[in-house]
Amino acid sequence: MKNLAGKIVLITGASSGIGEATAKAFAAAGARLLLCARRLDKLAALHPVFIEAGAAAVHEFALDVTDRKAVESTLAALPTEWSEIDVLVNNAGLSRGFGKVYEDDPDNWEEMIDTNVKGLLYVTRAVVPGMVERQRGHVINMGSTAGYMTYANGAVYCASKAAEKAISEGLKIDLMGTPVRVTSVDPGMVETDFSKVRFRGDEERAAKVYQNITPLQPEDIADAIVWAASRPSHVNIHNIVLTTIDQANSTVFHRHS
Ligand code: 8X3
Repeated sequence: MKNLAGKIVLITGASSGIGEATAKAFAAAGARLLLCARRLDKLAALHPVFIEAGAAAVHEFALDVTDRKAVESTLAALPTEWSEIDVLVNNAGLSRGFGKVYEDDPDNWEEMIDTNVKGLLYVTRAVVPGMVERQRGHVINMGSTAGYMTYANGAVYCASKAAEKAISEGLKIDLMGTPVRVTSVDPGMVETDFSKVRFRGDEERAAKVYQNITPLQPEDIADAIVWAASRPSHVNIHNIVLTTIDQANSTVFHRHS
């Protein structure tokens, strides 16, 4: 991936799952990794792994994308050599809870909307003006099949991903006339800590989600992200919807007997 060598790639939520796999994939393409997560210790522990994978350089910092002031001040104060971001991967996101809208805990909604929607907006707002000014850049947002079709007990998570879809489309429209690209990468079920986070550490319940199914792996999503980022500069990949062979949409699965 020659055209990614030396590029500055900012990935939010890079300490695990799809974010971590994406960082490794960009590292293999020789990119410079600008990584953030709430858990700086976890990210720092991965530093040698990313270098080993081929990253031209790695700079990590702590960031909670739900903290608007922190997003603004931290991204405005990046070291000069890291300030010209070429690719932004808005990966930080989560699901919390699994229940009916009229019964669920509103704290779950706050966390999902604050992270998946508002956090994505804050980071985008902080990074994209520089891309427009420099006349180069690519925003890659993590969407989901959940944004295309709502499933039972997941209304607010699905709503947050439907919002991500609308924001990606709107951002693309707003960036017309500039060379800044926008892509939404929209996976179905991926085997990460996603379900453990949703069920607040209930491993047994989380394992059931992936039972008798071959889920996508984080590396599959990282592959799609790096592919989108490495197209020639006149090519804008709008959406990549990907599921395991055992999933047709948000609600139709094939479970092996
Ligand atoms: C993740 C897809 O279907 O597990 O965004 O909610 S799903």
